[in-house]
Amino acid sequence: MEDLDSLTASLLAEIARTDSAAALEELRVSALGKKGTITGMMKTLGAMDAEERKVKGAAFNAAKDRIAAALDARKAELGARELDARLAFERVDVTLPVRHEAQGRIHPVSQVTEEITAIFADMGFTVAEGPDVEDDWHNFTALNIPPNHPARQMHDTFYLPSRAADAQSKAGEKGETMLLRTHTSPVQIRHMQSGPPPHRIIAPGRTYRCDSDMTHTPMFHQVEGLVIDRDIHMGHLKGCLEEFLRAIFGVPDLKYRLRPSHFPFTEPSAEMDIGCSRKGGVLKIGEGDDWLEILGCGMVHPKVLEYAGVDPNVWQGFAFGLGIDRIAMLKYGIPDLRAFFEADVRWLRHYGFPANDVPSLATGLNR
Ligand code: 2U9
Repeated sequence: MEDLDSLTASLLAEIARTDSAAALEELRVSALGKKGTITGMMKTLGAMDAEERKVKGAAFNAAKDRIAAALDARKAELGARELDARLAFERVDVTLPVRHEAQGRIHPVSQVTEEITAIFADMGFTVAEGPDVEDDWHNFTALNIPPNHPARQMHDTFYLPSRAADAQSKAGEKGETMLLRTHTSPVQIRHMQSGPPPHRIIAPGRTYRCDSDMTHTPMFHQVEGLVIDRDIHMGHLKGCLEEFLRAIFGVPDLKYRLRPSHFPFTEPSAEMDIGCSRKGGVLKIGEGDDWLEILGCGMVHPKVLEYAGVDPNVWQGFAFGLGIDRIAMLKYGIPDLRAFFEADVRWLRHYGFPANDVPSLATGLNR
């Protein structure tokens, strides 16, 4: 029994000293494994008489249980210690300030697109999207721009190379000629085709025209809007766009005018100018004696509604379109349009926006 007591004591001491899960497992095998010291003692029971076996058997089992329990307890202790060490090592201080200088910038076009989206979302509009590569029918024909209409030349369309040769001869046949969309209007056509009215959507996105100078780039950004419902009239259009312009330029008492115009897809059509002043070469928006052209709009032409599968005798609506790049230039005083697309990080650092400065009507749109 003395042997058992001293063996148990030395094993318990060793367990308490053991510092790793692997060493603890080795110790378990050396004591309780098939060839372990305690197992070896258990095997001697067979040679004992009944009385001795009863007494020693109980003692061996008690020792075995104590050692097994000590091994389990130590294993749990080591596991908890390892977890604590890992948690301490992987700790993240969420109270550290954001490192602005280490982050990228949001491009003014992305920022203004978000601003426009936030304003129209507040008026109940949802965002619709469509393909950049369109067919002739969705880009032109459905918008009341028939083959050989001068607007097709005016738009300076990029036709896709494989079909460029027969672009004119096949123009107007549904889906025949592929091109880069010259406006986001085909998005609204597709949206109307996809479900019944009422509709209240904006379609922001890239548009393409073969044009390049100080104020034009071959790719530019537009946002168009469409509202289709019963009894929609020019008053709704005026109120909606007035509210939008006030919000985007942050001018509560905005001076503006609606001027008659012409587009094939709207009738009547108008353009909206806002008041401005250019004193000392500084452009001030919303007041003054000069005018700045901002957007085009009108009541959706009945033929366009028909092309999109909407009954013009039941449903009416208004539409509008504006250039996002131009709004960004005006709002943030950016002089050269071409710099928008040069991917110069110094320019982006100057005119870009911090990534956590996401526009919303709640937090405000302006810097
Ligand atoms: C559908 C019906 C009508 C969208 C409209 C304009 C007027 C317009 C220009 C502004 C500057 C394009 O970027 S720009 O060059 N757009 O003046 N856009 S009405 O009318 C639509 C659109 C879709 C189905």
